[in-house]
Amino acid sequence: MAKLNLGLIGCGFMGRAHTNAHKRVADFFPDLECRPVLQAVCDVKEEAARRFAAQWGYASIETDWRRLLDRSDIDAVDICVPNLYHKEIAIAAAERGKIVLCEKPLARNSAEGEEMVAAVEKAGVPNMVWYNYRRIPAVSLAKALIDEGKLGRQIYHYRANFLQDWTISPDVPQGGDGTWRLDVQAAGSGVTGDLLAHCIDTAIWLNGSVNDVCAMTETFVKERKHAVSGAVQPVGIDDACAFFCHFANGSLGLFESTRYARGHKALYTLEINGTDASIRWDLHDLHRLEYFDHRDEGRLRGWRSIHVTDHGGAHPYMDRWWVPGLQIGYEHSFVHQMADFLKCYQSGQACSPNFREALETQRICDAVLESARKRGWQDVPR
Ligand code: SOE
Repeated sequence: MAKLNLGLIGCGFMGRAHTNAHKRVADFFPDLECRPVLQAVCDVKEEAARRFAAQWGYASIETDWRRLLDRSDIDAVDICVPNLYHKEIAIAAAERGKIVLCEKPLARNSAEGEEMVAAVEKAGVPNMVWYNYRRIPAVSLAKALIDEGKLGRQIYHYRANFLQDWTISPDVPQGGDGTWRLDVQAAGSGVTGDLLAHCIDTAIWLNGSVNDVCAMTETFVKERKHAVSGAVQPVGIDDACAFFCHFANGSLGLFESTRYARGHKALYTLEINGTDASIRWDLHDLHRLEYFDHRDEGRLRGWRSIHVTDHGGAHPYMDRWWVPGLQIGYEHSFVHQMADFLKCYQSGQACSPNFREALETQRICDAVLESARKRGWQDVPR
């Protein structure tokens, strides 16, 4: 089996999620021609890199991502550092001819994203952004049902929420390792770029492009201490955001995200209503797809709860795992994404979402923030 030598940059939560995928993918997708090899992990903190390498099995460490990119034994880099660094690393990697995998969102804003798209396209290197929720089997099944036209002649509504509650306390700092997402400099935006970006990526994949948006945002805690400097500074991110939109297919979208929904840790839900049928999915019950079909015989009509664990091609990806009825989880979505990437790579195809596709999400995020700032409708540039 050919090898794909990987260099991981950043060893936080996403570094672990991606590494788990790199380690497991060839075992569960043995038909792949190419196996990722954990060649090097890079982190500015040498001790953290060393610990991560020992725990997860990376062969070497680097503390400067430029040195990692200069290494001839690295084929692909996987960027798992705060959004602030995505652009610089991705462009430098593309210029050195490396394959570039990048954690979502693509960048802090679409201007940065455009430069990244230009760089990977100019270099002609394979690229992908980790919008992992597409590869949860129940969500992939929703995509198949929608593409087959099961929902009917027209889609009327698309609804999504992503709710959390981890930043309610004013004592949570901004900046630093675990809390850089609260620092606008590092993240670019708050829930819009972090959580709504997931909802938007899934939405445009399932339901097509968005024409325009009308949004509101709120920053509930106005000042926070910076985790590194200790200085109390204004908070520049959106703590909560809700928006309406028109999809190009004529349907109406309604999206909400917050880190202030007490009791919700990561509640991602979506619902789509078409002429004949509706679909509903909930991350907390991620192996189930709810389906209602008005064409069913009246006596039996109702919401079906499909346990998406079947084999024989009925349910995406599930043949690769255990036996029907046994579930998989969050981490498997990353394994599936890596398997799809490797499949595309070996056949010379782009793997979705690539940088260009992820730029569409970025443009919608920018339009959402601009709409909230202007307090009015905003077109999404194409
Ligand atoms: C934020 O808390 C976060 O970890 C996001 O950054 C991830 O992308 C999301 O999948 C879960 O929540």
